[in-house]
Amino acid sequence: MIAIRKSRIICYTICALSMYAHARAEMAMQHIEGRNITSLNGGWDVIIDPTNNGDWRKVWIEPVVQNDHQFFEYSFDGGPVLRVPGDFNSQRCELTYYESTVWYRRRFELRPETGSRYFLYFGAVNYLARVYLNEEEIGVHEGGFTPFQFEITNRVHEGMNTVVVRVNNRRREDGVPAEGYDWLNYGGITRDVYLVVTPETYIEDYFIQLRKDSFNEVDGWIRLNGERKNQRIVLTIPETGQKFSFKTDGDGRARIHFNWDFELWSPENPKRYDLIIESETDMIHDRIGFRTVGVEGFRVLLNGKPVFLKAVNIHEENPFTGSRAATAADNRVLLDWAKELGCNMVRLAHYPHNEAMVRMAEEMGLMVWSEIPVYQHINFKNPKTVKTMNHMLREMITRDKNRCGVIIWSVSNETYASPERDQAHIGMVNICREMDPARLVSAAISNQSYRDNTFEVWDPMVCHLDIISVNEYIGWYVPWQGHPSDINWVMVCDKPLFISEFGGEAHYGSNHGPKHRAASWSEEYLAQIYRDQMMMFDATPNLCGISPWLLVDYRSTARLHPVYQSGWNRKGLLSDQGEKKKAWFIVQDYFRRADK
Ligand code: GCB
Repeated sequence: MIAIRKSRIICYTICALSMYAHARAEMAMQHIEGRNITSLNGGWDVIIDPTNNGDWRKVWIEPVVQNDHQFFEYSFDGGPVLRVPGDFNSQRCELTYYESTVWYRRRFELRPETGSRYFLYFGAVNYLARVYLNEEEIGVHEGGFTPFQFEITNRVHEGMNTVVVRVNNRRREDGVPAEGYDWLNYGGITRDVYLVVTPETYIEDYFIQLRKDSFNEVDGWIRLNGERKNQRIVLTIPETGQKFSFKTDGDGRARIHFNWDFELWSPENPKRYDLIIESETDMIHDRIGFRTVGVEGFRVLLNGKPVFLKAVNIHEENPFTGSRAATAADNRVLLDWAKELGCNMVRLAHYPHNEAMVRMAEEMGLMVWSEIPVYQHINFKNPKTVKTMNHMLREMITRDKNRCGVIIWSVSNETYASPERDQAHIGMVNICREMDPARLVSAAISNQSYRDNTFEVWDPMVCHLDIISVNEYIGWYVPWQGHPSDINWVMVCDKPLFISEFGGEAHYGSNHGPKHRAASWSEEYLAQIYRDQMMMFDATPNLCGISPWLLVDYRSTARLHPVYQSGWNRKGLLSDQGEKKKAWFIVQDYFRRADK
C-alpha cells in the first residue's frame, strides 16, 4: 500500500516537473549605464561542473549541516573565484577549452525601499544562463552576446541576498551560433552585471533618431513601464536650449516627433548631443547623434553624400590577454588600431559586441556594422532555432537602435541557401525594417561562384537587402582565375557591393619556404593577396566599401597547424602581439587613396 502511494507521488512529481517551463528573461531596459545601478562585477565564487551534477544536487540551495552524519558534496565557499565580467576560459588553465557548466555565486546587501523596483541586469552570459535568487529560479536566457534582465522587486529581502547563475557554453545543434564556428567559444558571465533600481513607473525604452532620408526630422518614441501610464514627457537638449513636450498614451507610449537642424554626426565630425528625457516619475540622460544613411544606385550615402566604407573586421577579443574583450581598455586597443589603419567603419563580427564598444566606436567617428551570430551551420529547419535568432535580433536592435554610429544591421554570415534559410532571412529582414526603418540591412553571403575570372553572386537573398555583402577569399581559399584587373562581376540584382571579408593567413615574420606557396604562411604571400585584391577593387564599378578579414590574429579551436597557427587564426593584419604585417600597410595605403 505504502509502496503504491510512493510511486504515485513520484509520478505526479515527474509530470509536474515536465510541465514546468522556465520563465524567460525580459528584454533589457534602454541605456543601462544611465540608470541607478550598483555593480555586481568583481569576484564571483564558482563551482566547475563538467557533467552537470549541480542540477540534481541543487547547488543553488545553501547547504546547512543539520546533524553529525550529514554532509554535502558541493560548496561555493573555499572554491575558485572568477572575475566578472570575463570569460572563464582565460582565467584558469583547466578551463582553457572548457565547454560545459560553471555555477557562479555572488551576494549583495540591500535595504529595499517601497516605491522602488529592483532588477538584475546581465550584459551577456555565454551561452545559456539559468538564474536563481535566494534559492529560487527566476528565469533563463539563451544567447551569448545580448543583454537581459529579471525584475526581482518581490524576491529581494532586507539584508544579504544571493544570486546563483548556472552558465553553460556547450555548443548546440539548435543554437545560434550552432556547433561549428571559427572563434573561441568563450563561456561565462562575460559582461557587466548590475542591480538596477527604478521608480515604480520608469522610462523603459526609447528610440530617438532621424526619420529615414531626413536631415532634421526626429521620429521616434518613448515607452514607460509601470502603473502610471499617462504622463507628460519632456525632452531637453541643453546645448541647443530646446525642450519638447509629449504625452504618453494608455499603453505608456509617446511618439516623439520634432524638427531641428542638428549638426550631423559623421566620421569627420562625430557630434553627439546630451539629451535628457524626463517623465513625471523618472529621468534619464543619454548622448545621441543624428545622421541619415541610405543607398542611391551603387553608392551608400551618409548625410546625403556618398561615403566609401573603409572597414575592418574585428572579433571581440583582446589578443594580448587571449580573452574576450570586456573592459573599456580592451575596446580602446581594438578601435585605436582601426583608426590607425584609416578606417571609417568597423564590422563587429560575428555577434553583437559589448555596448561600450559600440558607443566608443561612435564617439571615435567609426560607423558600425552590427551582426547576430547566425553563422554557417545554422539549422533553419528547426523552428526553435529560428525563434532564437529572431529574439537575438530584437535584443540587438533594442540595445543599439539609438547609436547613430550603427549604420548596418547584419542578419547573418555565410548561411547555406535553402527554402527554410530564405524564409528565415526574409523574416529577419522584416524585423529590422519594422523595428528600425532608418538603417541599412545586410548579410555577409558566400553563395557565389568564381570561374574564368567571373565572379557570380547568385544568392537570391541579396535582393532583399540594401547592400550586397560578399565574403570572398580569392588568392587564399580559391586561386586567381585571371588577372585581378580583368575580373568580371555578375550580380543577381543591382545594389552597391561591399566586400565584407577577404584575406589570407600569414605568421608574423614568417620566412619559411618559397614565397609563391600559401603553405609558406609568409607575410609576402599574404601581401600579394592584398595587392591583387586592391587591383581587383579598382576594377569593380559598384564597390561601396571593403572590410579585410581581419584586424588582428585571434584564437580559434579550428586552426590546428602546430607551427603557424597553434590555435590562432592568422588572418590578422596585426599579429597577436600587435605587430604590423606587410598587408597592414597595403590596406592603410588603399584607405588613404580611397579618400582622394
Ligand atoms: C569566413 C568566416 C570567418 C572565418 C574566415 C576564415 O568566411 O566568415 O568567420 O573566420 O572565413 O578565416 O576562414
